[in-house]
Amino acid sequence: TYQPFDWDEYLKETNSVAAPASCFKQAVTPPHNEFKVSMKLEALDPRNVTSTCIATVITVLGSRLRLRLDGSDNKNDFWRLVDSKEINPVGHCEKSGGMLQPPLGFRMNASSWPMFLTKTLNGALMAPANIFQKEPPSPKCNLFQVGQKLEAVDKKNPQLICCATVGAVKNEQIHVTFDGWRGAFDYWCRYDSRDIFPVGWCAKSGHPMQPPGQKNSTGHARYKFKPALTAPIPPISSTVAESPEADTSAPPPPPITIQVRKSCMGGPLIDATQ
Ligand code: MLY
Repeated sequence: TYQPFDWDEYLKETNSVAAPASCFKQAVTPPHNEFKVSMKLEALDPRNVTSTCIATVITVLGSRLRLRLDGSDNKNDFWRLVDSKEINPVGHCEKSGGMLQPPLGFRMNASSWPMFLTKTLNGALMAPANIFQKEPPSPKCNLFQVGQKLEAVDKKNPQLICCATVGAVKNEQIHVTFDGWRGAFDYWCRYDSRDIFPVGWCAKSGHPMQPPGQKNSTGHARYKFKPALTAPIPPISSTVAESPEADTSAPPPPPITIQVRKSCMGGPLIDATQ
């Protein structure tokens, strides 16, 4: 069974505080998600935000949707909150005087777009207007402080919302760092990004949260392992009982003692501080 991450314990253990909810452009309570897989809607093309395209709901998770643009491949899926202003009911674009566009990398000839659009919408399950939620307001300014904890989308693995820390603050931006991971996943984003959430958001919205990774700030293992400094005991030959003379295996090697200088790192499996 799924055990939610214990933030209270982690904040104590790391002697840190959560960024207050008022720092974020997120609803006080995560919005309900009444979307269903296969529903169609309009979405801005993330690779070309001047285009409005038809998208299909691929996954419903917490307050988020995994979307795929119709006419695109399955390698360009993206995630949106149900209160994102980048998604709307089918018909919204035309009502506001726009025209639906093929996604960047439309898999057919551009001339086949009108017929493709007709066919993709024919008999489709349209997401009803009432399940789209209003975008929450932005805080007036960047209220984040270095060291505060949050939950943040891993932009390289956007299905994941992870345990994170504000690493730096500069003007309207914050540097998001992922606890227990080396810098490769870090990014800068605006304080009002929709990809950052207050501590507890995942648990409240029913979205899984990735706990911290295994690396500490020095790049070494976070957890202490009780090392076995003696060689493993070789298995006893199963033939011993019936035919002792058949056991030609060598006698077990003597235990090994390893001397570790206190000031040295023994690697992830050896803790010299014990
Ligand atoms: N298998 C991937 C997942 C990395 C996820 C990192 N996030 C949680 C910051 C990898 O090891 O690259």
